[in-house]
Amino acid sequence: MKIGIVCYPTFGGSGVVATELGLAMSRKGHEVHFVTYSQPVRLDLLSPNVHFHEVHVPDYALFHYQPYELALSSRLVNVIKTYGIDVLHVHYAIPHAYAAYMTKKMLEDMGIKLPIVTTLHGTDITLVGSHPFYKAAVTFSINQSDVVTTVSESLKRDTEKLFNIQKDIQVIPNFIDPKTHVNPLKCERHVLAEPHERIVSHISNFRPVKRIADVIEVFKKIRDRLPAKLIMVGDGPEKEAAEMQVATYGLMNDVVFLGNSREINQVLCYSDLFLLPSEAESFGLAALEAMAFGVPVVSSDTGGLPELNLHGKTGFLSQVGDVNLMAEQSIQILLEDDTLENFKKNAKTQALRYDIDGIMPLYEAAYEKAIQRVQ
Ligand code: GMT
Repeated sequence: MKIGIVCYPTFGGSGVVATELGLAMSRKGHEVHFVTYSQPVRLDLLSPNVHFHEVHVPDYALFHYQPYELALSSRLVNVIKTYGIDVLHVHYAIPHAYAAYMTKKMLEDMGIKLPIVTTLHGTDITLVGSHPFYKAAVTFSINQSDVVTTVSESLKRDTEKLFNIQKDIQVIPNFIDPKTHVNPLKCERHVLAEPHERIVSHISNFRPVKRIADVIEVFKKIRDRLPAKLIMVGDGPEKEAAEMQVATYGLMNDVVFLGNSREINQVLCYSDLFLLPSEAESFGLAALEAMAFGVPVVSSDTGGLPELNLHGKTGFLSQVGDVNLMAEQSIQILLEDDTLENFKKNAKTQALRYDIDGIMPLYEAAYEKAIQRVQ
């Protein structure tokens, strides 16, 4: 199949899912074309089956806002015509599903049928998409897609609750690749912690929805009880406040901010616990990636997290903002070697249920279904 993929190229989960899926499809022999405004962070271009088409939005004095959807849909029309793309898979509704619909209409005028698969990832529905300023366009473009998928049952329920959806929504969860989510040859634990210290980690885009202050608060309570280090990976608007909070608590020697990293396996290979106290989380890909390395998760009980993080087995869940309980749960996991080993084993077993080899055929079937629907 020739597959077009539209996604955000940044460190966000939706871009990671789109890129990893496209790369896996290309390894299976499909020809994959990424169309976005810069090269996706996890995209490895050294493969004859992978193409990247950059979308340029020329600036003009009159533009207060750059017309990205227009540039994207024009680029898509050209790529789809030139390469004979069979199906277009757009990740994140805003503005990708809308641009896909415009592309479909333009191609229809040229006698070309374009099947569209839209994958909803979370904030495009829960935080941004349902805002009255966007809602009509988001509802319309979801309903115009030939196949719609969400990354969790919870996001499917939210989509059906928040929008007037006329389509069946298929749940296809996010995934990991057990062949790449493996400990690196050198796992340099000693660089960041002493042998007797536990290592806690957090990876995100440091947006308010991630409740970064709760991560620090929980860690402070852990640190009051046992020797531990906190590794913070990622960058975003809440990072500076987090650094100040760490300084206020006098934890500068115990918390390391690494910034954005392409090498999360270097952090996850020695992590003993992953904290994800988010306000909302349609799936929690960062938690799944941690679990793939056998790292237990203490998270909030929100969105798709309870589908992934099994309470009392792979980690613990608690109400959003309940930092006291999160700290107690973390300490329970970290204090005893046997308990920690047990949770680590369960986390790994649970992560393997999300093996890409089981998930990719679901997307291939979704592509086939979309192709049939436009015939
Ligand atoms: O979490 C974010 O802010 C980034 C966002 C994205 O679009 O990249 O993540 C969403 O999609 C991920 C991949 O499907 C999910 O794992 C995240 O849970 C989801 N984030 C939220 O729902 C807040």
